[in-house]
Amino acid sequence: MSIELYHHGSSVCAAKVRLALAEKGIKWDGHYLDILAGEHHNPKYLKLNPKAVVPTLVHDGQVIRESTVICEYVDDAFSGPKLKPKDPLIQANMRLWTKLVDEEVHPSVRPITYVATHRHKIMEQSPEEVEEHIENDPDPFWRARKRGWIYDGFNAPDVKAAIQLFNKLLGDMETSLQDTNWLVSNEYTLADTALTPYLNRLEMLSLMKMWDKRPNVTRWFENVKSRPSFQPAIFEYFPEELRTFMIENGRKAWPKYQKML
Ligand SMILES: N[C@@H](CCC(=O)N[C@@H](CS)C(=O)NCC(=O)O)C(=O)O
Repeated sequence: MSIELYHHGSSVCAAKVRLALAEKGIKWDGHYLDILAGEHHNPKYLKLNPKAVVPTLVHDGQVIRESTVICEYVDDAFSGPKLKPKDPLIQANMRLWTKLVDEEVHPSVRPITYVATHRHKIMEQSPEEVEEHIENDPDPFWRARKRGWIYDGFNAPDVKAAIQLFNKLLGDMETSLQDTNWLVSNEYTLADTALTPYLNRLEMLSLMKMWDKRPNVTRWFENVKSRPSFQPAIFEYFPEELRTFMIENGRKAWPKYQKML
């Protein structure tokens, strides 16, 4: 059996899949693509993932895309602890969280990350290479937004709404975690897997003050971090230099984001 994952260290979507694989205890082989250097735009990878995004899972030659779909596939296709609740209602509640992550949380983490830090890494390249990086994004919607994040930074039009969405998300998590240990029940599920890389991203960008008065979120994140899956899935593939770069830039970004809340 072969399980290959195309991924990158700082990618939240890839981290989500690495978490699911670690929770199931599955061994996999990695293909590391430096998305900040544009390695995901190479024609060979575009055949696997025409949207030019990571992650992509290849299981015995079959290609599976989209991190949420991959996580469910991993849970269904392999043995190990079940990450989807059996109860259909709790399962529906789990999917409301994973849908929210796909539709709102992920599109909002992108501006926050680009503006605070990724744009500085991309801008280390020549102006022509920066343009090439933007133009290589096959999706015109994301291409236009990326252009704004890179050149306009905190003034890009979608940044304020993105940080406010996270504030609302944390409030909703606080409420959900009032009566249960994990997001949808007392069992850990893919809802918890899905949110973990985003809270970690906020923490890396010095945005943890957003939940210092939210004790349930604080407890949940501490519990997430104490799971054996957390450290390897989140940090084993994070180049130290990039991690330091993101943390340092995040510290400088917090006062600007704070004003938008
Ligand atoms: N809906 C996709 C989104 C994947 C995605 O946006 N991946 C980001 C990293 S988290 C990426 O590859 N970005 C490359 C780029 O923006 O150039 C999924 O869930 O797999």
